[in-house]
Amino acid sequence: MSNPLYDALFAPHEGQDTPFLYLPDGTTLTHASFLRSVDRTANTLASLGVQPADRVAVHVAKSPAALALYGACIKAGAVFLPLNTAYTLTELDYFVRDSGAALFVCDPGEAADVTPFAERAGCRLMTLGADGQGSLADLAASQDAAFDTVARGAEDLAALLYTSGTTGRSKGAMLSQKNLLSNAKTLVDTWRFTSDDVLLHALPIFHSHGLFVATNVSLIAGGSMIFLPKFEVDAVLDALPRATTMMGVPTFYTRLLDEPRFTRELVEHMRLFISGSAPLLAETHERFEARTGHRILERYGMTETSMNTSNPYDGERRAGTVGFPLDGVEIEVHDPETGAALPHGEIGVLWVRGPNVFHGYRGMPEKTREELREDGFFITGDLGLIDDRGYIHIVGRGKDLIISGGYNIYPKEIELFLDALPGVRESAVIGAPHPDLGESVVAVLVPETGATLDPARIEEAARRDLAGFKRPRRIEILDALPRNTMGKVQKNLLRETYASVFQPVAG
Ligand code: MLC
Ligand code: AMP
Repeated sequence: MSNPLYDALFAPHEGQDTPFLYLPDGTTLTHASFLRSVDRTANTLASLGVQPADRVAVHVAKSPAALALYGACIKAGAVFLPLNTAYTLTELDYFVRDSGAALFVCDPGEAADVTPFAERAGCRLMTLGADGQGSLADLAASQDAAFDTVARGAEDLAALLYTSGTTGRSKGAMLSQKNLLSNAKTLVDTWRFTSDDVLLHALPIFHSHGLFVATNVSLIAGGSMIFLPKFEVDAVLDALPRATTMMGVPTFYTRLLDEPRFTRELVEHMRLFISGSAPLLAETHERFEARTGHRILERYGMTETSMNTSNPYDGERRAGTVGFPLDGVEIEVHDPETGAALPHGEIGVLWVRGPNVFHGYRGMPEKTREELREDGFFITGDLGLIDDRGYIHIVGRGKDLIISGGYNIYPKEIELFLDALPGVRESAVIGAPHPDLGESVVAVLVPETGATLDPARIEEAARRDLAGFKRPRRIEILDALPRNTMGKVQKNLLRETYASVFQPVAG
């Protein structure tokens, strides 16, 4: 038996002195050198007792060593569990417990704080810093640069990615080798990636977009990446002349458009710009084309499914649409109430089926049954329609979800946190349009009778317990929440009331 994901993504590059990562310090990491690091790290995992199917939770800065840890997990048959670097200790404690991780690799600076809960969870702790230093690296340095690939089947799990949920409790989406491999292969073909491509990589590597889309596609194609620690306009402008392709969330593109140095000449040589993870406004698409002559290719995906649709490479890339289902992926539109299939042109919930669709939420069979049907269709919770030319339009969300700068925030999680604060009777959290982040978080709070709420104290508590991107950027205090006759909070009214709180004041 083989290890299909390792065999397709990594094995072909063993011993190849071709460029893989262009790093900010001006050095280049070759495929061969990267793969030696993967082998040493795989031996390190084995020496720490990590077994096939064990979860390896990873909360570290973006670095070549962090990417080698991903490769090592695949090679050793372990399940890679990357965690958003913005998560707080409270959040990390949950993920380590819920995943039953065998090993937790964290930043050296947080090791002392996470030790108590890693011990409680019976999980080993190692460290890896942004500079590639730490106890994991120390151990890896003395390991062999050769490791026998652990055999895995297509249905074996390769990754566990947490996505927040409507109940406020994050769910671990189980992704198999087949899920990741089928999607990466399809994307390479759809977007015509080759070994000549140099992808500008400024995304985080703890989410589907930066890891499974950008990195897996580059690995399969045998191309290279300009590997930036994060999105910073100056560094991106500096790197663009050396890139052939770029992937980003819409905020990347609006920030570039705000920059006069972002010109047609700078990107004339580029082959492709791709956007996803959040809606790209048709206006941004049009401004981008007017400025650069490039039409951004928008695609649509999710943690649970990786990518589902894409605008065509050769055909018309239509602004405001996410294109067609990828090869092998089926998309249907269904009535949210009855589940009946709807004809083209009608708005309903998008259902997705294909080799990309995940294996369910870890330890949550009921939640899995609600969303993943026996016939293989996953109910996305996104509202959309298929137009007369077959293009899919995402027109809204049936799920109560806010997407800020490409990160998902479920209001319920923030509401549960706010409701537990002293003096808070109840709360409602909504998203309001934001010029930079697409949407941002507004918290509306109602105090207990006789209590006075201090927004500064609320902010302080949020800073302690919630990842920065989830923190409400606006706090409003009301005597009561608007409710309908059934007693349900009318979030639509709140959204209307606070629709322009983040818009620049005219004049
Ligand atoms: C950072 N901050 C955010 C934020 N990112 N606030 C709201 N929304 C965000 N997305 C806050 C920090 O907490 C901090 O707050 C302040 O902004 C500055 O931090 P920063 O790190 O300097 O931020 P910045 O560089 O501006 O980051 C913005 C960003 C980044 C858009 C570049 O968020 C980003 O790279 N987003 C990409 C997300 C992504 O990869 N999504 C893919 C999901 S996969 P303070 O108060 O502490 O100063 C998926 C499937 C699919 O959805 O289809 O792809
Ligand atoms: P995540 O849970 O981070 O995987 O986010 C997945 C969600 O992001 C989807 O369910 C959509 O709501 C949204 N999304 C991803 N790509 C797009 C897109 N191109 N347009 C609109 N929404 C998108």
